[in-house]
Amino acid sequence: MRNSNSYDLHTGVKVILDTMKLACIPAYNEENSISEVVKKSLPHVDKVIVCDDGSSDNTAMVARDAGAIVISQTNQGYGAAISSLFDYARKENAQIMITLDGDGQHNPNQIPLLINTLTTHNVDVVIGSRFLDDSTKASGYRKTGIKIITSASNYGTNFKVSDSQSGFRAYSKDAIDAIHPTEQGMSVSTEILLKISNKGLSMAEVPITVSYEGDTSEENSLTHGVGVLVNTIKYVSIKHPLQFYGIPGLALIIVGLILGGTFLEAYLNDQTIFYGSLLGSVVLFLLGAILSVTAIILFSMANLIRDRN
Ligand SMILES: Nc1nc2c(ncn2[C@@H]2O[C@H](COP(=O)(O)OP(=O)(O)OP(=O)(O)O)[C@@H](O)[C@H]2O)c(=O)[nH]1
Ligand SMILES: [Mg+2]
Repeated sequence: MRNSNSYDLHTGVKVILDTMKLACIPAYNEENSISEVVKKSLPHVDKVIVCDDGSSDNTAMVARDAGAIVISQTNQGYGAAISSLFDYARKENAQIMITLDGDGQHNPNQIPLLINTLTTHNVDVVIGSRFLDDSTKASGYRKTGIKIITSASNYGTNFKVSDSQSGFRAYSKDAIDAIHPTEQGMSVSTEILLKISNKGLSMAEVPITVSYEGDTSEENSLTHGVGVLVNTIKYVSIKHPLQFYGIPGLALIIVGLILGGTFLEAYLNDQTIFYGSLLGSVVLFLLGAILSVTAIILFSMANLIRDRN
């Protein structure tokens, strides 16, 4: 993490630069909760920014009245809102950016906990985790879903987190400058983790409390969860192409060759033609070859990009 303090070149005196802290809140139809979230966040930061993504209710007006700066855009999704908030933080030259949800599930009074961890541990990103202790009262299937996605995303990073899907996070200036999210939906949380890891940024977790009492999107969470898991696997497969494509590819080639061998043996011994074995062998061999070539291309591209970086 870059230090926001520096030394005057002429006098050698330490200059304390202003540490601009932003609380950044994606909000979609949150007129009932956004006012309290903004008001409770304001004492802990310099500015509160709400990204209202084409809400059909009065989220923008209520947030502005509560003291937030509101970015308004057409609805593109949680990830697009997070991306706009990163852009805003870069433009403001923010030293610290906190992201938290606008539905009141995160407790703004825990913002100092995240900021203190970021500065005292000198890391680039702090994730507020629901699962570092047992205080989170989420339903069993939600916990299981998040843990499955977290295990998949941990496979693609250099660190092990307990909650890869938490939206309550703190980012240092280095992280704000380095991370340019592109995922428009909820998979952005995984995408950011992979980018933190790829760029060699450091990370820590702190336990946070999350409320599941109010209006949560239970009915959509299964669809969200499956979508995020599929995207997580996509990211991780690009990171480990040899395991994901190369090993299944080789296995298919071997099975195809064995089938081809049985076909040849039957033909040479009895002049019998097993069309099933012949077709199966050709299809499996070709599929295996395609997967293996994909693995090699992705592996070479990943190495090339790593070298260039
Ligand atoms: N700007 C913007 N914000 C969004 C969008 N979708 C969700 N959000 C906000 O992102 C935050 C998290 O979204 P939720 O739907 O609550 O996701 P979640 O907390 O993982 O799911 P639940 O536990 O069911 O509440 C909330 O503050 C939402 O208002 C969107 O399309 N645009
Ligand atoms: Mg929520």
